Amino acid sequence: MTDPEQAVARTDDRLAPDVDVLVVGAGITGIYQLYRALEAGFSAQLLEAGAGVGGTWYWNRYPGARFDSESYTYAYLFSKELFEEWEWREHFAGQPEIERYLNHVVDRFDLRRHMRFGAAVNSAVWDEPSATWSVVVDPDTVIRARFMVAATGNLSVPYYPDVPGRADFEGEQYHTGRWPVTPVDFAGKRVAVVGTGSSGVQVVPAIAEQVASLTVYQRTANWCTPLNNAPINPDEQARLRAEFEPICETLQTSASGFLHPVHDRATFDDSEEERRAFYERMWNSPGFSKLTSNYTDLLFDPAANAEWCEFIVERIRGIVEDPATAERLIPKDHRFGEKRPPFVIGYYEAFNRPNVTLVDLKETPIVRVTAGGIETTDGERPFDVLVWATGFDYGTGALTRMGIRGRNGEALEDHWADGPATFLGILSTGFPNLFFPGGPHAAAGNNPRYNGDQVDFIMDTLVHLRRHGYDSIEVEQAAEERWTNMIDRWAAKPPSFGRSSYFFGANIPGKPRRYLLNSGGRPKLLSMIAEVRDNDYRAFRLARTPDSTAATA
Ligand code: NA7
Repeated sequence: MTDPEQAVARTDDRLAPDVDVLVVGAGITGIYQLYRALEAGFSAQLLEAGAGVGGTWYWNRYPGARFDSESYTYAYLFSKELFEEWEWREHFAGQPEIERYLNHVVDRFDLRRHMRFGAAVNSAVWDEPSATWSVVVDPDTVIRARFMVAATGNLSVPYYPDVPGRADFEGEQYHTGRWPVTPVDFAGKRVAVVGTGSSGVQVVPAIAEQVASLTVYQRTANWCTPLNNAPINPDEQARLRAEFEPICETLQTSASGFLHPVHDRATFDDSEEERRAFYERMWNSPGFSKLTSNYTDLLFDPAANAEWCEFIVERIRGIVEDPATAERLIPKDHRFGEKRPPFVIGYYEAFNRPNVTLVDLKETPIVRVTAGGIETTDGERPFDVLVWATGFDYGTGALTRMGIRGRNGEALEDHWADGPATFLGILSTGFPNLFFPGGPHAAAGNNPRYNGDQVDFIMDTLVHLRRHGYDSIEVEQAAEERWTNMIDRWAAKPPSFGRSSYFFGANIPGKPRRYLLNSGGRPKLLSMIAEVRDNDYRAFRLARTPDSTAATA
């Protein structure tokens, strides 16, 4: 095995790999991938563009950033000791606690010495004769890797809207997905937040008290419901510890990857009175249970969905004191669950503060950003700070910007010109030895659970290759087509998200409208993985390359 510490320092062009497994990205998936690769005896190195561990949870450090999956269901399950020794303080941890946890994991499993920070990948080119990836990091470091695992995340490329004058603004401006490590001082400042997706609705209540004024620019209202966070009390801590195995069993087998039990009744099985009581329980339930434990027909029967929405509308009108603001906060163009629903702490309440104003961009669109503020068709408002909570180039954004060149120099962005084509959301034809867990077609529920399944499959595959002396693997085109067609076909049906969602690429001008999640869900992912194993990897072309030194120990 190669010493990965030496590997990054070398720039020669030997044909043998410097490292068996090169992981890109120190987010939740990349850390797990590194751990598993080392555990299996491969040499492994991880490159991370940021200065620290965390990936999405490193960059999204804006005030209010927080899990909306329960902390212990989003966390790692590969080590009972880790699960038992780390006490999450809250059911839905905030970003600082998440970052501390991920650093703890990295140090506890001695992974940091295999990681290099501030190391952005400029290009990754497949070298056919040696069956290696030639990866250029920063200007001139070349790493030759037998396998590359791009755990680059779905929410890693921030999207800034093409608003005229954005560069002319003379105050401070930040994107929620590229928040600075040094905390932003909001005290006494006039602040604008543009965007009311999951990030915008988290940041608004978190800064409302500190700022002199806060203007929220909303283009589309979202169906926000309470997160219902709470500290984890000592009894709950003890129960979590005692129930590690059953928790794992549920999380590793449930379709959603959550602990929330699935409901067994459809909306109109219940009387009106029962439905109201049920909606009340849903409103007070934690996080995603409003989606996963709601009536079984919520996402299938428009009448069922409309009734739940009507309940939320009543709540919005009940919380927000100004009726005109309340009306603007009520979504008009999509049903609950058609877009990714945000879960909030005090979002609607924030609009009752005298220093918080809502601007509806459907009524008064942005004309331009000026040196001193934002001008809409209703005139200009002055600001000291602009916060862009305007989302990401979801799913494919990072992978298509990495300079990935596969067989015959094919660019990944060309292969995916009409949207991603993948097998299991893990590999693409023409790109041997490249895996991208947690990328397009990966998840359809609690992300780490899905991405963990993918990493486990990658590791089984690498061990299989090593055992049989293969040094390259490429998915057959028929298998890629079969999986991709399934994704597209099933994406047209509920419970997939609607076509206006960024899960279809709808938020990025010019991006192909193709489904970016796994519409088959976890059962399909796991059944296909089982099929691959049962069929002895016949979905793949496995090869031995004469010029190369195999990655076997
Ligand atoms: P989202 O959910 O993509 O939200 C982006 C928001 O920015 C959304 O409200 C957009 O309005 C708004 N937006 C985008 N472009 C513009 C322009 N040009 N003008 C005004 N407003 C605009 O990203 P988030 O960061 O909030 O959440 C991403 C994920 O992070 C989330 O799903 C969780 O998994 C965590 P639109 O709806 O497009 O009208």
